[in-house]
Amino acid sequence: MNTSQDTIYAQPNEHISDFQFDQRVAGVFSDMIRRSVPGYTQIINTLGDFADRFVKPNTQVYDLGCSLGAATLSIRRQIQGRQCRIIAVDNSESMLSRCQENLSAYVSNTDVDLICGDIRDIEIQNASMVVLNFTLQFLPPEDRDALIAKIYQGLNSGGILVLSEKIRFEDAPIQALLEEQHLDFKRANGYSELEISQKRSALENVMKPDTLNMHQQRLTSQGFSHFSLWFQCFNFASMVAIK
Ligand code: GEK
Repeated sequence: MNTSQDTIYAQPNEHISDFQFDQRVAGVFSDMIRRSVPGYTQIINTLGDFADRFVKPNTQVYDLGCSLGAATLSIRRQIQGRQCRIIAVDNSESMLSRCQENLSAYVSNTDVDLICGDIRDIEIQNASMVVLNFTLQFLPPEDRDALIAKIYQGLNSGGILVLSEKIRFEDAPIQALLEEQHLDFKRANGYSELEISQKRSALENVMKPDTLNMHQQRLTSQGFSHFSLWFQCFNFASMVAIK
């Protein structure tokens, strides 16, 4: 996968525009997400393990907001020979063209449909697994319930949704503590104070995290009867919900 180093916010900018998943970001994304999201590699690997347990023969797997295809690749490795189809969706053409290259670099007998489109517009059916790995947070908050409802409808009984998100906390000291720990993680990974603050401004209008409680409420009120947090590091979490 692409390993160019992320230096997008390294120089001072007079005007910071809203963050976009454009060609520049796609070119450094693999480095950016690993240096910014604690636990990312573990989450990607565990998605493969969940797939091995949950993906049934002749069903579909959806990777919504697939970026460069890391989750799809991890899942695809585990479900060889099950006659399944993975549907990987992203609305960034730059991400998808690199994703296509990454998928083509490995031999597999599992078909992947790469769809350039909005995850709010695609149909979900006959799914045994749906992945939203750090994507829901980029949807306008008012559109999140409808997406989860659509996923619930499209999942087969016993199917799994894995939802990974940056989360926020109602409790101010906890919010401050875990946010500061995350910033230390970024500093330890070589991001400067300038890079951290410019990236934060760029994301301000684009990424709106929910609390863990909001996620649980949304998932259970849309019908999921089983829910758990399975991973948390600072203000990053991954949850499972089973239909
Ligand atoms: C990974 N899951 O590496 N429709 C389709 N795609 C969207 C939409 C939308 N409405 N909104 C955002 N995206 C990946 C990482 S990144 C997370 C996911 C991050 C896409 C967007 O283009 C980007 O590729 C992805 O969601 C979010 O496991 O950058 O923090």
